[in-house]
Amino acid sequence: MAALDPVRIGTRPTVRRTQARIMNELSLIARARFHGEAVAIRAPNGKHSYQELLDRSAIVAGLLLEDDADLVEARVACLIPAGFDYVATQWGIWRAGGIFVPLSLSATVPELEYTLTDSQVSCLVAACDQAEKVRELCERLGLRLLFAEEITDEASPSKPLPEVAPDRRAMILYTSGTTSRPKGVVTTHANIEAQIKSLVEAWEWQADDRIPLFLPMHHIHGIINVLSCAMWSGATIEPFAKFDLSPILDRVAAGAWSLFMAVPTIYVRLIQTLEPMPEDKREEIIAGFAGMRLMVSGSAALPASVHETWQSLTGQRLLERYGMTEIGMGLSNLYRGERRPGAVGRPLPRVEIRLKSESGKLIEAEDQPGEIQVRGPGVFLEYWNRPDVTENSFDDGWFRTGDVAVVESGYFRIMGRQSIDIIKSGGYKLSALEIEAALLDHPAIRECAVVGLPDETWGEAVSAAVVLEAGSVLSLEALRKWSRDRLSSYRIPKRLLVVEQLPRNAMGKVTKPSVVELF
Ligand code: MLC
Ligand code: AMP
Repeated sequence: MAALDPVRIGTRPTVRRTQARIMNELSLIARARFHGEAVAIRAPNGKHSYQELLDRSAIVAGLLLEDDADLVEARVACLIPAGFDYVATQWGIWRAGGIFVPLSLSATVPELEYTLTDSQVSCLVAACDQAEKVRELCERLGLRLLFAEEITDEASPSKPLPEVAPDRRAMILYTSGTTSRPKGVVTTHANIEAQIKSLVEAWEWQADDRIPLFLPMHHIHGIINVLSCAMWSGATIEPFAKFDLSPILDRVAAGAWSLFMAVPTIYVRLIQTLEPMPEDKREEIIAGFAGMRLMVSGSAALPASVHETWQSLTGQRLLERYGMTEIGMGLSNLYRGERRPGAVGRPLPRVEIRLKSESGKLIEAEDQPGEIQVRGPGVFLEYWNRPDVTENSFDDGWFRTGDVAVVESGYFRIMGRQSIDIIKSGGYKLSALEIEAALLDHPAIRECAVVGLPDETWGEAVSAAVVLEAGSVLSLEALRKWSRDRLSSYRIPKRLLVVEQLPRNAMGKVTKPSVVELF
């Protein structure tokens, strides 16, 4: 049983110790009982306590279960922005014994269809404003569809909930990679708990922490690093439907938050916004940032120049960390100690990291590059329905990340990725192969090669080199318009180059480094 463990839980004046605890209840839920009336979510339309989350998630669980006693790892998808309904749905699925499959709010209908069918979802819980997008799709796929806002406290009678062992599957997150379609990364409750505990310990999460949540809620950064760490600690999240500068800066100026976690693109944008601002307005905002106890950057490389500009602007030394959907967070600069610009720090608690050279040798010395390999309780269980890919992703029990790093004076520095077909744009991991497959459906495109070009704002910008069918013409604008129904907007190429032919090697394979040079 997941007892309240000694990880910092803070002191609560309104501890509900009298409430009966349920044997074998998930730790996150057991801890929420302890946090009781504390504010879990501060939303524009009101505050919600941990107790309200417990009550509503029990209703969601009852609704999902219908006449069953346990969902036994049935997949339930969720298409809801960050907020009370999202958390109540997530917890409801978990408490009913299901697997939580969060979907991207910016996904197109074909992208949603792929995720729903690949993970063999049986039910979708969506926000009402997604009805137009999902109603016909759910009918076609034969899925049960529930609308989150229609789930009220009277929606289902209270019923006993199943015991859910920590080694059961809890979540599937879709991640793009070196395969042409995204893969479902399966984590168990124990994996998730290990990921949370490692961060709570390293960054000293406390019950009085307050953090904004503006990241997409189908990725680990928003789900684990922000939401789950906060809920574990009894802290308060303030959700935003998306990263909306103006209301976020107003709250920063009001001194609303103690923590801030974002991707490098967001820090670039904040610098671009703050620098030209009138002094008096800027000072208020800067005081808000300066007063936070910790600001973290991750999901993509933070240029040292951005780290330094942010420090000279706000006095805050950003803490950069490295992670991946499959492992949670792996490396981090120190909360109390050095935060080195351009480096990602050291292994987090209970995460083992090793570097392996291309020839398969373990790297023991500093300054020699190798692939980051990871082992530990936070490492995922498997890729959903892909046993071969899962097996190939491990080297003797160590997960192969495909990222290359060196150790310099004790700190890891990321040098790049083994595969040129993976693009990181604004923190999203994109597969060049997946985008190429979509673009090849365009009637004017005969061949195409997609690459990521260095970009100040996005880190890398999706760029397509294409060979057209005889007599065809294609502009970037027309291609972007055509792509809207097929690709999430952040996957759509930002640059287009029409060429006579693509550079190929002697085997006829497109040489991507030469495509980068063409641009
Ligand atoms: C938005 N746009 C992007 C983009 N985000 N283009 C490329 N890459 C992106 N990431 C485009 C839109 O398509 C749109 O184009 C225009 O920018 C404005 O859209 P927007 O929705 O208003 O943008 P904005 O809300 O400002 O989004 C920027 C952002 C967002 C940085 C806030 O991209 C974001 O939330 N990124 C974080 C992703 C994330 O959480 N990754 C973590 C993965 S887990 P147009 O043409 O329509 O105008 C992981 C592990 C780990 O990596 O270590 O954490
Ligand atoms: P995802 O698959 O979306 O979880 O993205 C994980 C990938 O993001 C890693 O494999 C890295 O390539 C990249 N990443 C995460 N954090 C950092 C960082 N601090 N610096 C460089 N790359 C990072």
